[in-house]
Amino acid sequence: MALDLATRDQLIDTVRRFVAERLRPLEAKVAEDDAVPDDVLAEMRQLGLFGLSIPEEYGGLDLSMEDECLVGLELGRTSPAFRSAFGTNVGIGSQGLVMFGTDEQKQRYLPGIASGEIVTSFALTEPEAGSDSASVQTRAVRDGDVYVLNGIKRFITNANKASLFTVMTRSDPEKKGAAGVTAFLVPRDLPGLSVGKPEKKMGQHGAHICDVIFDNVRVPAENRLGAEGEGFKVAMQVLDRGRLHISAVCVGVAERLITDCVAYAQERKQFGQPIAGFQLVQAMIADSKTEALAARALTLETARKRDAGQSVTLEAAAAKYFASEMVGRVADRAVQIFGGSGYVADHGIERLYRDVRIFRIYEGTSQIQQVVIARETLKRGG
Ligand code: COS
Repeated sequence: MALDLATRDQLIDTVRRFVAERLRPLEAKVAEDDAVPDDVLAEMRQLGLFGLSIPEEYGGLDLSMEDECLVGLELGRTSPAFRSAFGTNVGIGSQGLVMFGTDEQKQRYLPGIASGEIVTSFALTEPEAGSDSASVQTRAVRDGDVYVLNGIKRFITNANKASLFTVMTRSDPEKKGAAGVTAFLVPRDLPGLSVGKPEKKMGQHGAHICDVIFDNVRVPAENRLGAEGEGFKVAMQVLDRGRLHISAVCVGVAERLITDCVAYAQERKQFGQPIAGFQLVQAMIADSKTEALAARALTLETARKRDAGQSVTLEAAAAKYFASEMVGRVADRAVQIFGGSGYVADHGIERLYRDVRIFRIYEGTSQIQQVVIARETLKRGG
């Protein structure tokens, strides 16, 4: 649902102020502690951030994709670890349920997801199924009115906090690939489900990824999400949407970095003048600005198309591909403009440089986006 313009502007303004006044001052501490403080999480819940995309009838803000992207742009102006705290609830952890869940499943889980009382995770990736997600091996075997799950999921965002997982399994071993995949909603407290230690990562400290292990986990059949064999479609549609949200966050980080670069270039003097006066520095700023504007336009245009009911598989992949690669280049130029100061920790530039690297990998690598873009373009005939 689209908010009326005044409400939308008010929400964006609130998020902007929360990011500038509350989150940005905490960036270094969150990275150092590898944790977002509980009082900040409580404020995020109060602001409704966990429920941005959840339908209003279940207590969410029910934002249109365009409005969610506009909020994503604001959230990108600080460490991506903050967004990650509620990002799974807004995207990959909730949208399978929103798009494919029964009324009963929605009533049971969505209010808690919207309020942030339930944290969600999306368990697709496995040790042997990364980009090739149709080859998942986690088994689901029907046993009366339950399915018994066995297997390991890897690099699962927010798994250590999650109380509800959307899990992609192989329910029919005879059917290879996508056709044998079935999705389930799996509560954390079922016996046999355990979560590994958070991985030590290159960046986005404060956001966590872990293994999730299923050892004879008995999941009630009523927790199946969609029909048997429909799980891959669930995953792909969730990712189509998630990729757009990530694109918006990439643009937000790029805009933040450009602002930081401009401020620094105007203040830093070399050869007797601010380095902003040098055309080679200006060229880097111009390239970053141009690319950020292009990514912003592509992301918002695609969000509007999705809101209008069009399929955006190609465009969402293109937005994710371009925006994630773009922010990598912008972060690299930022280190260059800041020079030695960009390489040391004080200004936070090297931290963002590390933080943005994962955008080219998660929710589908750049190479997977290229595959999707090429396939869809060939299918469409141009
Ligand atoms: N929406 C709806 N259905 C889709 C879809 C989409 N975006 N993409 C594929 N499908 C359907 C296809 O239509 C096909 O259905 P039918 O067999 O009924 O025709 C089925 O899913 C299989 O599709 P496809 O043959 O394209 O599957 P592939 O195994 O070739 O895989 C890619 C396709 C590579 C695109 C997919 O595996 C992928 O996106 N991988 C990356 C996964 C990822 O992002 N992982 C990150 C971790 S999650 S944070």
